[in-house]
Amino acid sequence: MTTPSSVLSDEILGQLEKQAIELPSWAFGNSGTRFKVFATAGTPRDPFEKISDAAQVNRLTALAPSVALHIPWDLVDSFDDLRKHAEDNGVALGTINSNTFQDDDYKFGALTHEDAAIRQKAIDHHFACIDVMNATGSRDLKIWLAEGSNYPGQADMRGRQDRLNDSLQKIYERLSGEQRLVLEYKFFEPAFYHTDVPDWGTSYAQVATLGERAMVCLDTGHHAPGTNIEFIVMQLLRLGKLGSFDFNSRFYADDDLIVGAADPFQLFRILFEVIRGGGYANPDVAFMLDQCHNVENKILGQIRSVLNVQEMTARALLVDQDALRAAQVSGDVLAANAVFMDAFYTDVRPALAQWRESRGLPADPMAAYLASGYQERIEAERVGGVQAGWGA
Ligand code: AOS
Ligand code: ZN
Ligand code: ZN
Repeated sequence: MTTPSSVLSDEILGQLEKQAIELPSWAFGNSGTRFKVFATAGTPRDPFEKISDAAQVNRLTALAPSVALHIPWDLVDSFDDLRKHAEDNGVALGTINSNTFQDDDYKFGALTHEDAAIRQKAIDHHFACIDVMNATGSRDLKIWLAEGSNYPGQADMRGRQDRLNDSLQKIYERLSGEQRLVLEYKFFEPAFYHTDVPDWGTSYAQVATLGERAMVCLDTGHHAPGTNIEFIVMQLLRLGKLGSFDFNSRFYADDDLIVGAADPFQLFRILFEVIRGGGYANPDVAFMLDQCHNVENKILGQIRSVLNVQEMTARALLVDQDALRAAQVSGDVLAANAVFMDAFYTDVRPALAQWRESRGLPADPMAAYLASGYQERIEAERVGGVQAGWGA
């Protein structure tokens, strides 16, 4: 039997040490489906408490040093205070997510709307998000648009692409030289006939015209069933346009379940392409979670998620690249597949637990959280937790 320490080489552990996964603030709030939002005891009452909870995940795993915010859900009187609170808790404020999907004015579009006044309102919202970024020190503005139409003939799809490009240009021009715009795509929902940014090609076509600091955000739950997502990862890395991931997993639609829960092998294949494309060590790729914990404990759900990403990254780093390449070049189909599968089937959990302990972290972060007393404390202290506002 292999001893844990022999499974992961020092070189692989050195790679794993660099791993950083950004947590979404909204994962800590109550969320649900359009049928029901279940309240959970101890849910944060404000963005400060969301940051405190996110910091627990980082404290126990050393994997989650930053937290993404959502505007307006995370609006506070002083972002300087929120930033200081985050720093005091050992985390940074990360990506700022805009919201143009909860306002009556945007019923028929925001950045694509026929009415210039409504487009300007949506552009101004993004300007306000950039003001927040300046206060928080955030690098990325992430834009996901709920825009599209439900019936053929309802909307001028081509005109909407032109207006979208014009709006994005205005937002992009407002960014500082260090800031970036990442445009997320989603093939359907809430619009069901056409969506204005449905796929990576459209996101790419839009951001390519803006400039170097405009990139694509790939949410793993935003593809049709059967889509080869790792191919898209490869292509965007090849084109230098993969700005960020929204990790989660899905069984049916945009389920926003724990990453790696539905299809660990898919997560492995995606991370293999990240490593193959130099994305893992590349600071230009932000690894974020975009999840909701509707029925499970939220902090434990986030700990499970970052551990899942770490485990699949370790397995992907285990692929014997030389043996794989040799088998590929010689056309040995089954040998190549065997190299791939050998890495995927290697249980890295004992080795990771041992490595964690050697770094002063708990071998089992889930158990350590349960033993920490934090959950009991927040349940006693916090009454009337906030709703995250969205179940996406
Ligand atoms: C929506 O489906 C997208 O995944 C968004 O990235 C996200 O869930 C929402 O904008 C919260 O910021
Ligand atoms: Zn997303
Ligand atoms: Zn989504």
